[in-house]
Amino acid sequence: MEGDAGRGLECQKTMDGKESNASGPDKAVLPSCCLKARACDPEPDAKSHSTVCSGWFSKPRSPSGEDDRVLYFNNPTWPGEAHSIKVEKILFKERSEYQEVLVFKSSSYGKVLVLDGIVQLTDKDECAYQEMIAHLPLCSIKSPKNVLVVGGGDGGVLREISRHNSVELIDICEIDKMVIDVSKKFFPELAVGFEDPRVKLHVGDAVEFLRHAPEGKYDAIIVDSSDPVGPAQELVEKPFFETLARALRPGGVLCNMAESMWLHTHLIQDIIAICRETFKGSVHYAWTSVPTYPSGVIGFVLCSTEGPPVDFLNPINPIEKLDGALQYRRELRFYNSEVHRAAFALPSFVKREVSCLRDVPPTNLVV
Ligand code: SPD
Repeated sequence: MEGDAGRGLECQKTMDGKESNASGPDKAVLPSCCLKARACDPEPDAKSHSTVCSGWFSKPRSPSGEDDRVLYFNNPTWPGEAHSIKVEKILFKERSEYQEVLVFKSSSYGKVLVLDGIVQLTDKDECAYQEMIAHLPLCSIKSPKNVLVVGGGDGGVLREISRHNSVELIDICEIDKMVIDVSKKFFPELAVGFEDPRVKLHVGDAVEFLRHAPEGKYDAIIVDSSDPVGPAQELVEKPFFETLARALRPGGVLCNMAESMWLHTHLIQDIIAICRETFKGSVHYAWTSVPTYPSGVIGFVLCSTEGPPVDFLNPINPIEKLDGALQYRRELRFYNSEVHRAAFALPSFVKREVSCLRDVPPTNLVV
């Protein structure tokens, strides 16, 4: 892999100061980048068939069974499946006013932030999410100045927005202060985003915040929310999208986390349909690969308001041409203009199942 993506995990040294590789006297010789291969070591309590590694596949236990593994298959958002990440050490676990906040050190993805049992980010693959959700919209318009982030309390999206030197103001509205504090303590590479002097933090409810935002204030809004179950449910409903559209200037852009095409085509269909009704510019779906999210991919809906046309498919403000953007704070690990264009290519089953993506109206080309 070129560049730094995953570097924190190729060699544990970058995370805890001690170099660790799998080539000790009792181990088969493995490349030092291959920590994952260690997961194949049989575990003392493995009870499965010899070809089935415990942790890779699990069987629901009967309600009277001794352990509660069956619970892992009960998440209503992705029933019947669960992704295992081996925990090395729990670093933090507390209930905030809104959710359970957990941070642990994993053996293969670095530190992991989990909210209400759902992985939000890991050291290793956060780049694929934060860079995409920030640069897909910001590279689609010329000189973005005022940007709003909804959610994003870990700071990773802020870090990415600050690469754009045209940006003058970055408002962020995050409801859960504990997420911000935990990120500052355990994820300094993300929380560095809060150090940018252009960032203005508002701790509170985004719906309320947007109600008071001046009409047409923002060039871009990025909604980095958790999944639309529980507190974030409102964030995929029409009234919320209407408030977002109101807060954008004509020709302003929205990038909203929009779930996995492998799991939630029905939800994607609903979101795109609402956005088509609400945003009179263009509406597109893009996706990226995030191995630690359910199904390993996550999508974004990109919309523009009526006004100067926005061609999301071809970045008009390419990151490669922005002064210092590739290296600001740390080098870009995932996003580039080629990846930007590729992110909008949709598999045939998605076009079939999400009918409103089938006949995407031709993008209004900027002349
Ligand atoms: N299914 C998990 C979706 C998580 C989206 N938010 C991640 C926050 C990273 N800044």
